[in-house]
Amino acid sequence: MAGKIQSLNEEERAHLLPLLRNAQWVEVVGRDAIYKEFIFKDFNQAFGFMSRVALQAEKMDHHPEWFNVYNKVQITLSTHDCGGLSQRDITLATFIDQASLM
Ligand code: H2B
Repeated sequence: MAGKIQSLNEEERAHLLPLLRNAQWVEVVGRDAIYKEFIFKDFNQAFGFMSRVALQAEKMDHHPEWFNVYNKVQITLSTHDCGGLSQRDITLATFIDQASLM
């Protein structure tokens, strides 16, 4: 147990959410979470991306909620341990955006 995870405060949200929106992440309605859809050329590209994200998620002990059909990957990020968005979601979202460009 690595200590209690804090939900993002108002100041952090005011700073970070516009940056995430610029990167096409949207706030989930009715839940403190963010969502983004990724479209790849084919399943091979999508699954390569998911593999990179999966390895990082295990390293971080922070896991996406995701759904894949063929070349589409839909991802929701939230921190279950604090019932909402935390810095871990921001860190993972940043990694995911990088991994989608590889
Ligand atoms: N992933 C996410 N998204 N939120 C969490 O709170 C979380 C997680 N907690 N992965 C981790 C695993 C926790 O359940 C384990 C026991 O460390």
